[in-house]
Amino acid sequence: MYLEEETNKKSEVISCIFSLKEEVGALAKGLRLFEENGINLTHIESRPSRMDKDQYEFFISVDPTCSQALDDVIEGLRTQISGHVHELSRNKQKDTVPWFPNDIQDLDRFANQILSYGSELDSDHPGFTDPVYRVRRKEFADIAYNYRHGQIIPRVEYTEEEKATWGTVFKELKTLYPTHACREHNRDVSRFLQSCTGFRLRPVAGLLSSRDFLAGLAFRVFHSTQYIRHGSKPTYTPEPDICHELLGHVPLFADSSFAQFSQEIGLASLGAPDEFIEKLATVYWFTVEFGLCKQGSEIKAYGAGLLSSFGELQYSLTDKPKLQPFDPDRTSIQKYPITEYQPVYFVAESFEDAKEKVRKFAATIPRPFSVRYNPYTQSIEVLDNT
Ligand code: HBI
Ligand code: NLE
Ligand code: FE
Repeated sequence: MYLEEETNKKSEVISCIFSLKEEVGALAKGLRLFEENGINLTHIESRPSRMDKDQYEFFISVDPTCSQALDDVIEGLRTQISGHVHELSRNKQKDTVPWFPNDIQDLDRFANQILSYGSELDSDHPGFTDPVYRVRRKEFADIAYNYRHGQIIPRVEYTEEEKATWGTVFKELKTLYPTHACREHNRDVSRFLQSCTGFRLRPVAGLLSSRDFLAGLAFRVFHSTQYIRHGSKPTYTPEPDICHELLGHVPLFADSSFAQFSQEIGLASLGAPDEFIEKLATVYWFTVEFGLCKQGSEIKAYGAGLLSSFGELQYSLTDKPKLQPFDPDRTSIQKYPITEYQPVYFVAESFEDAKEKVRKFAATIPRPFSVRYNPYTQSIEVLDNT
């Protein structure tokens, strides 16, 4: 059984999720505790547990005036109904700080929060009318949905067609940049990465929200897709795929200074207000994803979205796009398309300069507490500033 409590400031209710082993009368016993403590339930809903198939989760909302009494119920649920209550998150201050993962295991909660493209492809996706591709994407999505922290990433045998797509992307890219990542599957890359910088991969079914994606970085976890783009369009795909993750991102995560930089961005995002997350994600987009930098008298690409698209990589260094100097204050408010080549790129003075400027920008986060990652316990330590 585990228990979790979140406050929802907007609607002024307190909600809580608890799960029970399937056992006759367990729910009745649980509900009796609410009754005994005089708590008025405003909502109750049940669903099979995502964490454990033999359990059911109950989502309840209570009147906010019942906050104190709820403490007693939680205590009761813990001591009387199940020996092992694991409290996932508990916001005692009841303030406006958005929920964020405290423990590396909490990342398991992101699996079902894919924004788009998961296994249900939008109609402009080149794989949309290809039933074989859609079935395949469902398989990849299921791996990601069922993955839990600490498990070995399931090994995937790629089909001949998929290998051909990888081959095209890899071959084309190889002619555009000299050296890069290996051909191994995710699992092996993850192990290799961990030996370099402690960064690990975990499978994800598609695009995560900026908040969830950035939170993973705080734990040196890189959410990585495992499926491959549709073979009919190897030049460019709007969504992240295995080519993008392995060829675009992984080489940089293997670099210790870049790894540290990425983690700092992740830590800055935890519990940050939505407006700040949006700006941070935009800066991330124009650096880590689509950054250009000066190198000697030339301009080079360091953004993973460029390094994984042999169409956009070439386009980015022509005179077609507009280039502007990288400046986080301005860059953070630039609008951008996500399904076509970027009309605007920001050029950093150097790769180091980009990292330094983003790091300074991340440090400006308005937050009444600071956070620190404890690598021994793999959890976030929150230091109250007030
Ligand atoms: N989700 N799965 C996944 N992979 C990404 O690379 C990714 C994401 N969500 C958002 C994102 N990247 C960024 O571009 C920023 O919005 C943080
Ligand atoms: N457009 C990139 C590619 O084709 O590899 C993927 C970008 C993911 C944000
Ligand atoms: Fe990416």
